[in-house]
Amino acid sequence: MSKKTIQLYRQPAGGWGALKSVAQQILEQGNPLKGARTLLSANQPDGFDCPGCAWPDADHTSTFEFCENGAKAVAAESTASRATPDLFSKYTVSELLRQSDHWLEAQGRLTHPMQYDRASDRYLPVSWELVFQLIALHLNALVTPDDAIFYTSGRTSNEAAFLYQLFVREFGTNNFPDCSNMCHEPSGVAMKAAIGVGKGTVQLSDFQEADAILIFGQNPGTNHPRMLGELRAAAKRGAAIVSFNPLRERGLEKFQNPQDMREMLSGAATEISSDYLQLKIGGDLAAVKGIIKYVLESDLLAQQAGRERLIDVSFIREHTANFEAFSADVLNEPWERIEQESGLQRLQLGRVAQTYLQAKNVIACWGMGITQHKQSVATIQMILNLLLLRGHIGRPGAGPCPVRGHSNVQGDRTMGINEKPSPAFLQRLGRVFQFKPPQQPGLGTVDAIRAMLDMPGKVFFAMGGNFATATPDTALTHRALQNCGLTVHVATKLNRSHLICGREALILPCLGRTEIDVQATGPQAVTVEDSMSMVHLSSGINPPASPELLSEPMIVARLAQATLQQRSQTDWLGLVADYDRIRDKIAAVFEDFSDFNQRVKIPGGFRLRNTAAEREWQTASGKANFFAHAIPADLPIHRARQQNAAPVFNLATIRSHDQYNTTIYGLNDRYRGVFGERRVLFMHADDIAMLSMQAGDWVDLQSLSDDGVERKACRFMLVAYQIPRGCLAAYFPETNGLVPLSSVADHADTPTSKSIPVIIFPHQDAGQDT
Ligand SMILES: Nc1nc2c(c(=O)[nH]1)N[C@H]1C(S)=C(S)[C@@H](COP(=O)(O)OP(=O)(O)OC[C@H]3O[C@@H](n4cnc5c(=O)[nH]c(N)nc54)[C@H](O)[C@@H]3O)O[C@H]1N2
Ligand SMILES: Nc1nc2c(c(=O)[nH]1)N[C@H]1C(S)=C(S)[C@@H](COP(=O)(O)OP(=O)(O)OC[C@H]3O[C@@H](n4cnc5c(=O)[nH]c(N)nc54)[C@H](O)[C@@H]3O)O[C@H]1N2
Ligand SMILES: [Mo]
Repeated sequence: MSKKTIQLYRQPAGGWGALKSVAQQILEQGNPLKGARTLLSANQPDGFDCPGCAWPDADHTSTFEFCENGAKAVAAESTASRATPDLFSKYTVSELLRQSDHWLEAQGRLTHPMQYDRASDRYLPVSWELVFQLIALHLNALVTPDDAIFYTSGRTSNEAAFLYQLFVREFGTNNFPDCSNMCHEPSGVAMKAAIGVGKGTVQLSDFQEADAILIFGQNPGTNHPRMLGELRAAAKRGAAIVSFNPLRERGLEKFQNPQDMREMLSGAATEISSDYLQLKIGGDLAAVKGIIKYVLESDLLAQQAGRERLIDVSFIREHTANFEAFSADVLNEPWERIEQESGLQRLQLGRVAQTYLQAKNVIACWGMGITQHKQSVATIQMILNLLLLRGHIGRPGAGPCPVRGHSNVQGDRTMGINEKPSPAFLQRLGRVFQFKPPQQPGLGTVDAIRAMLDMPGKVFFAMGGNFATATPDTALTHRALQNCGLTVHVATKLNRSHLICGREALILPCLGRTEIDVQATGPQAVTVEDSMSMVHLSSGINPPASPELLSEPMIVARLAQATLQQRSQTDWLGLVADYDRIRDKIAAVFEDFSDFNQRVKIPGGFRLRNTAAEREWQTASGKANFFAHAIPADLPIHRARQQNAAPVFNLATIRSHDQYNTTIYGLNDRYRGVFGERRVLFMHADDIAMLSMQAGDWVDLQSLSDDGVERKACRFMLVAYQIPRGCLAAYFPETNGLVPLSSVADHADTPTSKSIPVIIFPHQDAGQDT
């Protein structure tokens, strides 16, 4: 374990530090040659799709694109370590539960299906045959199919996801909680209502034509490192890059490209952001409204002076609805409120408005800093309003770009992993597979936890992910899972969710992306869809981590066969014998996938149609809609501040550089200067002094919520950081216990894990920081 230090990071992001980190990862995983070879096959035409993030790769063709955190994800999957039945015989589940997430991950790849034995409190090996019989027995004994819950995490391939949703719907429910419920759900909801599609409209090539790129609540240096390459090129061309982030993030400031030898050897780096606005947590809606107000006021002045209009009047007239009501609302918003709620000054917002007005083509990107708030849907619609004002949707170099997380989270949704499926989709699915899909909406993540809490005996099945750790209100979620009659996890690596067992519990080990998937007709490829709607093939290159592993499509097919038996018309085993057959069915259900097998075999794959990108607006009004939104004045943080005499802070839970969601690779957060410790709390130096504390002191956090439940997270070390006063940041998942299940985004149910009102106490055992 590395030594604990806090040290301001002065280097650019990327650079030698990134190269060194990759070399270290490859060495640590135990097989350097295999590690290096595997890495070179990531995102190659005949290789596998990187299981890291959903950022697209240039052409998905032959140049190797270096990515430190992609390398970590690849190395983690192709590790030489194995979590064999030996491990499970050595430790009881209670003992395993006492280990850290980092330790659980480090045990390596799961090798055998395992069944929980309550008497010995241990997982024991079990045959696949028995696994499917047992799950089928449980599912078929439920009073209604709606008593089963089927979670998905976003690494599942299109083929696996398609079969999975088909099986679950043939079984009879739409209960599909998904990691995207905690992630970009608000982006989908906001965009669908405003522009008629729930996906971003830009492609990678648009970044080469943009004059201004606005980045809201995203930390690409850590979470989408390949995006820095695109931003670097844009900055070098002279495009303006404006970042909105309460924290100073190194990757948004300076980048040294590890693939540019001249830059590496000379020590030079590229400045990324031309303007950096450290707004308050949750202040984006107010900030964007301020920018729009400046633009509209400038436009009025131009009009009065008889100069050329500053907004795109003909686009607004031809393509949009509700502009009058929207602009009246914005013009009525007092600057004082905008400044107070954004934490930014009118001058700063005016400066961004000028940048916006001078740019011919504007792209707006956003990440979790926008989506995980109560007002996230309204904030995203405000960003879309800004783009619509000058027609920045549906032409080259411009548009909205929600930057997705998991490598196939967008594809899973496209394939029908959705608790609220459209009637048209259900009809087509039913027609192609000759059954009657259930019509009533199912449960998303937060509602699924509630349902498991309210009624014991449910079946919880997870296709990947780490439900117990990724979800809010950790104690409640654990109780919810323990309430189940059966919990099942399909996984590559051991994690905490596997140890929070229902009455009965199973762990089912599966192949990872990097591995060769051989079925009856030979080796198979799967497909994924990236954040910009590009669909391409992915074929593993390594032998499976264990001969016992099944592919995710095979697990679904055998489960479906065991559960549905004669009730299903589908030839489950026939479909998995050759994944081309699954793709033919996908093509039969989704128009956009016609000739799927032919089109996806072209190197680089193909792009799915995006109607908004063609200015075809599939909204209720038939136009792109402007939405007026008030700046919220009654959020949990406002109420908590009114009701408490003690200083109340707004806490954002974020990712460190050495983690992939709940997977903890290491204890460093290099770009924020934190080494050897994850239990840190980033706070403004003046706030630390105001509390009569010092950097390095240990504190406990208590969140404040309308439901009155006391939620605490203990033992965090104060780190003085460049963050606005009154705002805090700490890593997830250590802080998930503070996020109330009852606090979710309006219209999207996403837990508000980026705005948690908290108060701070000195830690009871200060100094004992083991
Ligand atoms: N290496 C690595 N890559 C990943 C992941 C990972 O864990 N590790 N996770 C993947 C997944 S699933 C996802 S969804 C993405 C997540 O990628 P990001 O969206 O970058 O995720 P976060 O680190 O949660 O937070 C992003 C930023 O939001 C800022 N922020 C917090 N509150 C606010 C606010 O109110 N307003 C604004 N403007 N900014 C705010 C934080 O300071 C932080 O810089 O990355 C994906 N890629
Ligand atoms: N407080 C707070 N909570 C958050 C967030 C936050 O910012 N703050 N972010 C939220 C977001 S954006 C997301 S997306 C969710 C993530 O929630 P999840 O998707 O549930 O969590 P992950 O940590 O990505 O899941 C990791 C596990 O997936 C399994 N796995 C990895 N690869 C494969 C594979 O190929 N197949 C299968 N079957 N399993 C595999 C491994 O066992 C690994 O332990 O967390 C959310 N939770
Ligand atoms: Mo995510």
